[in-house]
Amino acid sequence: MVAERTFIAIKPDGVQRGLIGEILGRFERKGFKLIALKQIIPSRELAEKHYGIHREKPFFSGLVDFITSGPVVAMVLEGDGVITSARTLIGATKPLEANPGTIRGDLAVNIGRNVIHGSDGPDTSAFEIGLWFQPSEINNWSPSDQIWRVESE
Ligand code: DAT
Ligand code: MG
Repeated sequence: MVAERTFIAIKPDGVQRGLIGEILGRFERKGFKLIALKQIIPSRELAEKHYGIHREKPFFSGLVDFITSGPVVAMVLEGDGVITSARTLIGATKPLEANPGTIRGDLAVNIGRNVIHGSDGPDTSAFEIGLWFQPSEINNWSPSDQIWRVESE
């Protein structure tokens, strides 16, 4: 059985502000397994598919302009409960309402520049991983300290 996976992207503001290491470090320290990572300037087509659910929203074209404006750091993380946990680490969509300690709570102030994306459920994560990554770009590997990562219960 494939373990739970989620798609995470550091948006262009996070890259431009030099926050890649800070953000990657939070997921790494948490203990999730990184199984894919790349920097990509998304095409408009990719961005419009990724945010397709928001197509009718007034902020849609600005959102697509922003996400295609420069490099994004896209990744796939794997682990039990990773989808919900990553959303918790990311914090609320509106950074001013995001709790301190979360990525958006600590690192952002503006909803249109909220530094990071994370899948919001299993269907979305499967769709987004398939949209952003080829299967060959995803690495199946076992951390050498796996014994320390698994649940004891
Ligand atoms: P999230 O990224 O937390 O899943 P979402 O899916 O509701 O939030 O929206 C996707 C992105 O669109 C969000 O990260 C920032 C932008 N966005 C959402 N609501 C917005 C608004 N009212 N004005 C401007 N941008 C908005
Ligand atoms: Mg969303």
